[in-house]
Amino acid sequence: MAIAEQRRTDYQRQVVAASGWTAILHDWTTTVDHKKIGILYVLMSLVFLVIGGCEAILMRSQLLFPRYDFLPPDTFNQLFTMHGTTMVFFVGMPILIGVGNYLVPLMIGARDMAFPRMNALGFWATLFGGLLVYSSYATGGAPAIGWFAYAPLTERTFARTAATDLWALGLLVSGIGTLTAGINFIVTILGMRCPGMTLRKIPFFAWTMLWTSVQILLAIPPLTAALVMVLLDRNLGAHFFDTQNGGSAYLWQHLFWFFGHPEVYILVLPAFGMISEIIPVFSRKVLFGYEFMAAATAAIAFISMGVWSHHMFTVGMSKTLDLYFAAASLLVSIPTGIKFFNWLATMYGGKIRFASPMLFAFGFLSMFLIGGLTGIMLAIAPFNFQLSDSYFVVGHFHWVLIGGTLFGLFAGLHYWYPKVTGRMLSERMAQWQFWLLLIGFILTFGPMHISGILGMPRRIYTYEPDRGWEVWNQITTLGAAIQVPSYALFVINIVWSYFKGPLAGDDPWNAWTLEWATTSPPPAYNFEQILVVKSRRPLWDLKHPDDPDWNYE
Ligand code: HEM
Ligand SMILES: [Cu+2]
Repeated sequence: MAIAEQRRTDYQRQVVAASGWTAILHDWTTTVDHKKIGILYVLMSLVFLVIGGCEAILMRSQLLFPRYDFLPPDTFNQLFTMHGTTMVFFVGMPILIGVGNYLVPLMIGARDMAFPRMNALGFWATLFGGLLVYSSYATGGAPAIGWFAYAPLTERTFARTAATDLWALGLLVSGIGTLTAGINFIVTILGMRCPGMTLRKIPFFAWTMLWTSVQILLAIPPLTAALVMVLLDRNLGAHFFDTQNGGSAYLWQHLFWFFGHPEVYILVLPAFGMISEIIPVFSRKVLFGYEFMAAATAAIAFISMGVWSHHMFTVGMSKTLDLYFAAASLLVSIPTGIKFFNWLATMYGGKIRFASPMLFAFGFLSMFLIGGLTGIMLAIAPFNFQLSDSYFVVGHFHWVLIGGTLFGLFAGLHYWYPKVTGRMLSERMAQWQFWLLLIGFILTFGPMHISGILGMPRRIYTYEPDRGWEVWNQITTLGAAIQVPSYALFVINIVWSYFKGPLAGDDPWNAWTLEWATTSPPPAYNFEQILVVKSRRPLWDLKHPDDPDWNYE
């Protein structure tokens, strides 16, 4: 027997010999199955969501009363840095990538992602990046630089410990993970669709994952470059962002926001995709204006690459630049509006079922609309001059990120949970979760707009009494407290239903896309036979051979 073969059989014998927990651990840590990797991503992100949520609650407790001394100022700065970093890099992006990993191959009738081992690398790099960032606590304290890490605060002069280096290294490593995931999605979606599935027939979620991945490819490298530059500044005496030695703080902002703005679309496009799968199924109608929706997604991806300096109106750009960036930002509302009206048109005249996925989709639609409107306000430069870096901005971006990404995501998680586990979630717990989240969310982030207009700056650890800010801060903290049981219910629901939920069957929602054509949970190879599709709703065609969609498309 050749040596390599001998080794392989020895290895197999070890695997068989290992049993119980070791076998399970071995299986999950070495897996290259896109479904398991997807689940790992989602579970990791949920853990980080709880951590980031605790950080938020700590901050909100400190802001409950004026001149309160629950937390020292430096701890507060570390908390908002870690909270923002965690939510963006270790909750938002990985959870969407995780859901995409699980679903995209199933939806396009493929057996796996294009590069299964690179896929595993992506997950582990993201996890290790997160651990690196959190290891900064071992240096005596987390970084206190904000998730945007504005120069020159990140220079050695102002951030003396290794915490800031660990932050930069962690984002570098997790950035590699994100990039590999993006490449993998693009190659998979462009190259591995089952026969008959032209680009015009891919499920909408896959389409949004494609464009999110394009944005990842364009946005992460400038961030990587900026992080390398900051590490050079801090450790090898370079002066890119060192304003005391001729460096430019302005340069950091350009590099950072050239990443940072597309990032918000990376976080919201997949949520658009999930909503576009759910609304048709729960309205019993086809997605209205598929082609327009597809074009609008591409337009959002393109336009949003050219608007980054709307985060920089108050640094003192020229009037011409202000004008350009304001106009370009407002332009994004056109394709977004197209999407919005298409979702409404999909529901119009439909038979709407208010099961939990649809409820969260409704939450998404109404909340995202409001967040979009305050975004339009902020895009107008003179308005922005007044409210930049005020609590109004904090209210706005949480409204978009939670109202958009998180509501969309919960809609998706409730919709696809039966596919992943073979069991239904408890609908009662889901409804409680929804209403608590909605009410808590409005109470938390609504008043922030008002305290912002009343002049409260963001990132302050305390404030003076008698400015009229107390009551708004107290409502905000109350709202955050109401959100806590909502997230807890979700965690309880996914664990409880995994063991006790009613069996789901292959297609519990009577849906139309390919993931529902296989068993729940799907076998390792996804589909016994390679499928052939003829329309955008292959399962409709299967269920209605007398009136298939391809007659109309
Ligand atoms: C229970 C829900 C949440 C609460 C109560 C909350 C609360 C807060 C608070 C108090 C701040 C500091 C504001 C300031 O003083 O500038 C903050 C900042 C931030 N939050 Fe949240 N947050 C929540 C969820 C989220 C989620 C889900 C995301 C993203 C997906 C997110 C992203 C951010 C970001 C990026 C910052 C900016 C951090 C910085 O200025 O460095 N938050 N949040
Ligand atoms: Cu932006």
